[in-house]
Amino acid sequence: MRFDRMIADEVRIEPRDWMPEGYRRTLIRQIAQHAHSEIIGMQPEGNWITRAPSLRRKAILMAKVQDEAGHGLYLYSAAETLGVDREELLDLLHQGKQKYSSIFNYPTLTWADMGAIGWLVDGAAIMNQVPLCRCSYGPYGRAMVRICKEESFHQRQGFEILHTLSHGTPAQKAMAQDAVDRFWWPSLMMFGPPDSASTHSAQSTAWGIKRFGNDELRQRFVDMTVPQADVLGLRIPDPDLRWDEATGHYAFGAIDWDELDRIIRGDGPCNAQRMERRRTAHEEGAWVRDSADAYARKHAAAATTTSDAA
Ligand code: BYC
Repeated sequence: MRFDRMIADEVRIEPRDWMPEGYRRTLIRQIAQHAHSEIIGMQPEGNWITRAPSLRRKAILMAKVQDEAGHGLYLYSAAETLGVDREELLDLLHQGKQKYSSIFNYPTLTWADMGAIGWLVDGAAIMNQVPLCRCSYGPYGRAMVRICKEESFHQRQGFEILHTLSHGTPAQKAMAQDAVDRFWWPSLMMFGPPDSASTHSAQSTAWGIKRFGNDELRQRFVDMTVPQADVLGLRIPDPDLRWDEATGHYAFGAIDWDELDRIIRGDGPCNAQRMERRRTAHEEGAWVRDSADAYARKHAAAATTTSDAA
């Protein structure tokens, strides 16, 4: 079959190519979930824009939050090439029928959390998303290229915030450590359940959507991050963390998978607040969408009149 040959030959699938219904559904699910994560992810960071400690920090954080909105837009556009409408996807999010990343259901309690999110959450995002640039579906892979470039900047800015704090006063260092203590384990959960419990990994890998399993990417993230924690002078909150000569990787402690399950089911510290704010923002933005529609209609009508006249 042509589709299978294209996948085997690493030829990209484009919107007009025939694809199995399951491939299309899997992509819509994953891309929509990813897009929703980007726009819900604006909330925990938006929480600190008015309280950033300097004008420089505020400007950087605003740019980062705007980038997240942009990522959401590229991703909704990529999903639309599969024949769904973004309005439909947002309805599914608002009805709780589509997910977003577990990580955004934790509160951002201090300024250091902006550092921990940048360093750990964006660091995990990069590890997961760089392989997605090679996703077999063209529009998703291409959207990921720019997203990953911007995520690298986000990760560096988070590292820099934590570096400044960890080399500041004892209170600032303690604040940085506390943020890392709270975000470390949730960041490891971002990669999804272990491969043995993953519903979609095998099929998504066979289709060239996922390039690596959840566990492999999680391990790569730990291996990349632990030496960075040493540079920061911060401790990873895992008593079982150790370098394993035999495997050439860091061994780490057990992840609380019940916590991930609870959060995915909607029972995390901030799930209700995040969803309520999202629905409210959507309702309050209705006039913007209506105005944009009216403007587009007016211009389309003017273009028709002009081309008729010509
Ligand atoms: N949170 O079979 P599995 C960002 C669900 S944005 C919630 O392994 P899959 C950023 C999973 O959906 C970060 N749900 O699934 C933004 C599935 O349930 P359904 C988002 C999770 O899809 C702003 C079930 O558990 N990144 O970084 O093969 C500011 C079984 O899992 C989670 C992406 O979306 C979770 N952590 O693999 C800063 C990247 N994990 O759908 C940063 C693209 C699993 O059957 N997505 N589930 O109901 C992916 O790479 C994959 O979808 C995942 C999961 C690795 C996340």
